[in-house]
Amino acid sequence: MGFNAPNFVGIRLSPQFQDVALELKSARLYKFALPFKHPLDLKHTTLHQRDGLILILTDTAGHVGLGEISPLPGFSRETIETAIYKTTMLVDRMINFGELTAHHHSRRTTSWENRTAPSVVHFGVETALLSLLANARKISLGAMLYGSSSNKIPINGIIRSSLSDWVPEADFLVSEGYKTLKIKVGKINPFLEAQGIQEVREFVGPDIEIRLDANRSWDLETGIQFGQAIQSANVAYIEEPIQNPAELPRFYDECGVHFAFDETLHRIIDPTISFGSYTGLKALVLKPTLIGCTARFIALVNQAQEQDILSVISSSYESDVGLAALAQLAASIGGDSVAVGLDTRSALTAGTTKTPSSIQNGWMPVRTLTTQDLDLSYSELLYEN
Ligand code: OSB
Ligand code: MG
Repeated sequence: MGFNAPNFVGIRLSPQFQDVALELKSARLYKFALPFKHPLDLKHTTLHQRDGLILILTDTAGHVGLGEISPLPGFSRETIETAIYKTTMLVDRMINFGELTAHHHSRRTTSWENRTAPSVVHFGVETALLSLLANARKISLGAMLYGSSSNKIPINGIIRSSLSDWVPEADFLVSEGYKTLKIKVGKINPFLEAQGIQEVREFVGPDIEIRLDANRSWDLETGIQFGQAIQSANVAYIEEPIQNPAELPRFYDECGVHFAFDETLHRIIDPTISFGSYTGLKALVLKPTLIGCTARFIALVNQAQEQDILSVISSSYESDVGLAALAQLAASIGGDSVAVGLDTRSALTAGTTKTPSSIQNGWMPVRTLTTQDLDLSYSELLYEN
């Protein structure tokens, strides 16, 4: 019984990949729990450990595909329990009954445009399938989807400390080799924060790119005041400055600071929407884990490319397996010229591979993982088929 991965995922690849049917043989699903170095404060919760799932698919020829399914509390719609349930049901059907039944189970009979909410399960299962297909053809996931790939990608270093530590943190990251910094704002008084941004700019000089992320902290008026106060700091863009995305063009009109979508893309908005109508939109910050399926991710990247908007691939505190897949996508989409948001591994004390996805001089090497690379000592086997 052949399983056509691109058809299942709902994408078109070149014929050498599109027309190949996988003979799926077995699946294993692990659940990991990785401690954070420090409690991680997110918008609605504080996390002490990262829970997630690693899916290992094997075909009858022994090729392997890896995927990660890690719902992020406060961001993903699904809990880890729901994700386990959905993944095991879906994988069970894939192995035992093939593509059509699996399709039916994952509601793929309706395309993503007609669904309302993305699912963290889809992206993880799809990367496992697609990377199995790529491994069998001895090519990387990114190169299979996009034709070419760089072997390393530049990373934006994250500053999530409190305001008084911004300059020392920036100093540290720049000395480590980062050329792009991303500072989390919207936590305390916006005027003090704006002053802090000016200080960071003065300190790092004109050649370091500065990005900001406010995670929708402000109303329009506060956002505009902040934007006006940082005008001279030459910030590349600010992610999600205000609560209502519909007001973003006004934000830009009033302060001239470019903005980027992040949270806005975690819901399926009108697929025919033109980003061109969002004057001031500079970048899409794309978190495949939260965008929820490969077909939608690819459609967003294509749409951004057509409209001269930057695609900035970004992580959601995945383990090494998920990060490796994100790095492969980034290496084919922005290559070595767009700094991406994969600086999240350093927040964890342990991972899911023997060597962690490391960043050196602000660059992350792109790697293709095999089962030999895995270290599942922080994981337990949940399911085997
Ligand atoms: O707000 O961009 C965010 C990670 C998880 C959840 C939300 C966010 C993030 C990141 C990822 O900041 C790292 C990055 O984009 O540089
Ligand atoms: Mg963001």
